[in-house]
Amino acid sequence: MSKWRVSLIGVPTDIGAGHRGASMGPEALRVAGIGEALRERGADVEDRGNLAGPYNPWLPPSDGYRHLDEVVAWNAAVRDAVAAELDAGRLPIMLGGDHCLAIGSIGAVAAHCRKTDKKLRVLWLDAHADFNTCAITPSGNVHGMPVACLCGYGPAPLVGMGDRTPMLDHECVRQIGIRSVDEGEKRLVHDVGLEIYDMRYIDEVGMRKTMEEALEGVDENTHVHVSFDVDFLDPSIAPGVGTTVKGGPGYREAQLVMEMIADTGRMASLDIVELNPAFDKRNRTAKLAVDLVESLFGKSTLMRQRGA
Ligand code: HAR
Ligand code: MN
Ligand code: MN
Ligand code: MN
Repeated sequence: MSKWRVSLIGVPTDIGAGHRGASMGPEALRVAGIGEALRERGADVEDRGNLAGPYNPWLPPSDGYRHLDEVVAWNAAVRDAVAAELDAGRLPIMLGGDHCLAIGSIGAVAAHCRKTDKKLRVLWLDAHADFNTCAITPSGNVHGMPVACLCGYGPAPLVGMGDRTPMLDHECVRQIGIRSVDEGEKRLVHDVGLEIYDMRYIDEVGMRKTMEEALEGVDENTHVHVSFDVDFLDPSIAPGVGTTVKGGPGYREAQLVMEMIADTGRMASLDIVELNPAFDKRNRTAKLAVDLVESLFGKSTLMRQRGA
């Protein structure tokens, strides 16, 4: 039997984003060969196709949110799809899609962990903290809010999507690569006590030490969920996102992150989000994302096996 039983779930939405185009992300990842790459790694891969949801009406914020009803509808579909895959013992991979979809995916993962008595560690790889609320958001875009919603700060229809509110305890979260946090958002993450390894911290202590800390406490009973926002990466290597922020991890640093996660052997679900082919060059960001996902599934660039 394969080491991994993976289900690819396309989530073609840009409903929570400030630019159109992340809705093309799932197909770009397929064209870049994500399915083949995972099979090459020895995974049993089922591509479930794309989830369906409402069109993007492209409206300004209403009561602090853009497209709240549509965001709820997309996330209900994501939540149910992820719950079904986890119940079937499979490892769901979200092919996003903007980052608002993490409300549904992580909501389902957290509920599954409670049901099966697992500890949860969420690794949030991102340039952004995604911890805005309607009161502090500069944009009303819900892709800037999923971590807050999961932790219980947000509108009732989103914070109430899971088996309980909050869906996620903030203690489960480690954010890595952060370098763009809005003013009000900064105060809120401090008040809540969110664990953030920002780029300055990574520059000062190094990525290896950062990841050792972020993975501390992960054991054989831990479900590791990786929420990989492609804008985590430095824009010089990953131009295909709507919200580039300079000063992110380069190729080797990003590989190390993925390799160290792979070494735990505990990754049990994954979001790949914010890939926007409308901003990409010859699908290179999608190809890079696939390359990094291969490392998440144990394709080390090292010439030796760890521990050998
Ligand atoms: N912080 C800004 C906002 O809330 C921009 C958020 C951009 N978010 C993403 N996902 N691209 O991380 O509007
Ligand atoms: Mn994000
Ligand atoms: Mn981001
Ligand atoms: Mn606390």
